[in-house]
Amino acid sequence: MSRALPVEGRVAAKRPGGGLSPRSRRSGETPTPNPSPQGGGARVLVMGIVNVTPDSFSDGGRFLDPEAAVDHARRLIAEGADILDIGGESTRPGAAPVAEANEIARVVPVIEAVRRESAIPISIDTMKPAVARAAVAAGAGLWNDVTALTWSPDSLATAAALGCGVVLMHMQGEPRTMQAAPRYDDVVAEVSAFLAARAAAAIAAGVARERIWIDPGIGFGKRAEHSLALLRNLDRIVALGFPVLVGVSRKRSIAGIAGDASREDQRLGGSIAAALAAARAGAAAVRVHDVAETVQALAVAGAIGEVSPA
Ligand code: HH2
Repeated sequence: MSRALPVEGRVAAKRPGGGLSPRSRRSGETPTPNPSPQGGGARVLVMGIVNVTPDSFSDGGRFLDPEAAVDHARRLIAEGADILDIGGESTRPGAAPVAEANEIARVVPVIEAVRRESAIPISIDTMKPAVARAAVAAGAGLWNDVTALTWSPDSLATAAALGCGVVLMHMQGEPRTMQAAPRYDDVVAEVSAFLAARAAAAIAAGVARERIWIDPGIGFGKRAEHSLALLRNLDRIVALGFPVLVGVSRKRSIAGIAGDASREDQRLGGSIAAALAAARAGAAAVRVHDVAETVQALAVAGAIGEVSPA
């Protein structure tokens, strides 16, 4: 069973060898608002990352040029991505803040170009309401906000007015300093309570319940042991009743667990292990850099019966 998405744009059947080309997606079903993706047996969706930034932690500078970013997006679509997450500002500790106009100038041409070729659901990875507005106007259907709509007093109302899906992610502190001294008494309980409260705030502001996703924010103000506790207890986040997005791909916590993986390109094995574990625990989607490898791992795990089949 394929999983419905609370974003504009339809996910068609696909998978290795049958990855949709941009052209075949264009043939164009009408994008439909989707019902809640909760429900047993659905396969996990793969969200491919497109960082249009000079300084993202693992691929900064590779896709800052819009043509390179669009090429990368095409490749992720061909590899089987279900959603593209396009961002113009890095959230890694110490990353330089980006002015609103620059962030818009980075992401909008890429979103427009992808949208011209493909109906793949697009999410915009930003904290800024103005960037979310511009991105949705350009064709994005999901606002992925690592601040869970807390960055601006306008965030909640903007999300409600846009009518798009939203990802509410947990972060302790703010990106510049979040890894300095993360501290929790009970990380799973605190993250769960935060996500439940932000979902309630979004609903109270007028965001439709079925458009809300939640994300425990692996590595955002968390030591490896905190991220591990969240992954071990992901079922408690899933039990909150919203689709759960999990992003572990290439993150430093993998090196914290497995040692000898100081370079981001040495973390593929750990990234896949975490994506499979998240899928088993009921995540709705995994956010990854390495789409082909993740899709393959999920297909094999699905065929074996470890996760819901592709
Ligand atoms: N992780 C990153 C960025 N955005 N959004 C959600 N919802 N969940 C995540 O885990 C998440 C996220 C960090 O990864 P990346 O985009 O590769 O790095 P950077 O922020 O340096 O661009």
